[in-house]
Amino acid sequence: MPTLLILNGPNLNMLGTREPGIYGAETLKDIEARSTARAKALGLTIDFRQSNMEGELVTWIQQAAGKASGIILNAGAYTHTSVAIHDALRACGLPVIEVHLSNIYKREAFRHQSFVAPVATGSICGFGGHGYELAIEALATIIAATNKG
Ligand code: CA2
Repeated sequence: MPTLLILNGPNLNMLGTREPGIYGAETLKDIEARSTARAKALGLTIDFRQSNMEGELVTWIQQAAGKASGIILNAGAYTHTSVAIHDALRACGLPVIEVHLSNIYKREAFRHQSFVAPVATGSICGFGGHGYELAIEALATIIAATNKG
């Protein structure tokens, strides 16, 4: 079964504890559960991780090459700052879907720039935890098309 690597960046481990008006009431565990269910229904498995450390996210992206069939990334605040994550994504050779819970374009100007978007296959934002399911569906379609040859 193809595996999708789902990576979550800094502070996303705090979901469900504060700011429900922006990020919703779900915890990251809830989002992992709905991602696992959606992936299973589509014949995929997921490897779901979170880190507050930029370098750890870079290492996980590097290690995905040749193992995972695609990456779903909510890089949190590193979205708006990280050239290192941009470079790792560019080099990994995998389809990448950028996800954000909130609609970053409706928020502060500093959130309007994404270093992930230029190296992503596509971006999904503003749909809360459902965005992860939409990203899994997108990757399932991409993987099926790739395997068709
Ligand atoms: O909307 C998203 O998914 C973000 O990636 C979330 C990041 C933010 O920096 C991005 O601009 C957009 C922040 C996640 C922090 O989440 C918290 C949730 C509850 C309590 C504290 C932080």
